[in-house]
Amino acid sequence: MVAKETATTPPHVELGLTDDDVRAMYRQMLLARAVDERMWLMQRAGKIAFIISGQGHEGAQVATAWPLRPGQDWMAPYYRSIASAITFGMSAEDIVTAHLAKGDDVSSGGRQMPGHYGGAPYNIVSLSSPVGTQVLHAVGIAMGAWVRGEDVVTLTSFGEGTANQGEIHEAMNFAGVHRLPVVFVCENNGYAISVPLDQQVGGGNVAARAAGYGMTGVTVDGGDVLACYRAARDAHARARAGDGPTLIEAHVVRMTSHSSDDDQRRYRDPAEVEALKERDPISIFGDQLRGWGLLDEEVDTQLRADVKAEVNDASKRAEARPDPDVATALRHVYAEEQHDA
Ligand SMILES: Cc1ncc(C[n+]2csc(CCOP(=O)(O)OP(=O)(O)O)c2C)c(N)n1
Ligand SMILES: [Mg+2]
Repeated sequence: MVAKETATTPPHVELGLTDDDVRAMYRQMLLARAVDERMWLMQRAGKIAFIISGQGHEGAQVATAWPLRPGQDWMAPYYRSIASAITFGMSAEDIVTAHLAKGDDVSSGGRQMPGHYGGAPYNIVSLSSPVGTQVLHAVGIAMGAWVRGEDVVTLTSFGEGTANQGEIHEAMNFAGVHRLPVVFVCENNGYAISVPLDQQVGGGNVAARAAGYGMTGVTVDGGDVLACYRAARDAHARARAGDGPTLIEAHVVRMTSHSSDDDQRRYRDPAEVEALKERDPISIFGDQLRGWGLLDEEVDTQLRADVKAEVNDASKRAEARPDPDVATALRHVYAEEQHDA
């Protein structure tokens, strides 16, 4: 009897997720994709200087950010993390505002380059341009929380090319030695700009390195939202239980060029790019939801229309925001002088 009940329990319910949870996850993926696509248009229209896209990474990002507790946990994301940041509390408008470098942008007041979103109100560290520095920041945040005895889990994400930077090994080893509550998410899309996996990752397997850092390593298919969620939920629980960090390697696809300054037709076969559509996490998860009876054409159409309206509003409001005041150009660059008598 028990075996029969288990066999008929929908997979998300087995993981403790409700029907509404998985529909909300799907909506976050749609929203991240729609914001991303809109910003490409804005970039091509000359409104945004530069865009770097998370298309193809949304499933892994929404799922791994899902267990985080807003206002309590921390995130140190990277430049492809639009879906992670949205899942952890940033709005579509925040993301577009940051890309437009508006004066009241929550990330940096228009001081960062596009794609460097974050924000103190969200516990999301604004990222740095040198790849991988956020991984050190994440370990530092975790160390600080541990010293203060706070229940905080920090998630950081990065690409497989970045996984080979020296400071990544130092950060992970330190986290392993001190059993720090960090979830490391390597989003392996097979490329570091134009350089394919076999020319950048010795052995081709990032998660396997976890054993050398004294932590748990997990490999997941980034197109399988529930598998990513399970890995992240377990990693979060392990971190909270004092059982140390986890390295999750999610195999994802990069559906666009590296950035708006790149043209992947120079180094990727058109057939390879065409085949990526089969691995689009939004289509895969949408099909799964339909299979579980949680989505039909009507609901899908409605969700997509809602998301489009949200992105229209977000971009209109973001564009209407003021540019930074020139008089504040040096703010945060030098200590501001005190003129006390
Ligand atoms: C220290 C450093 N070296 C090089 C660069 C230039 N750079 C920017 S993104 C990138 C590729 C990173 O690839 P990966 O880590 O696989 O992430 P992906 O972009 O594929 O998601 C490189 C080399 C940089 N920003 N910082
Ligand atoms: Mg990569």
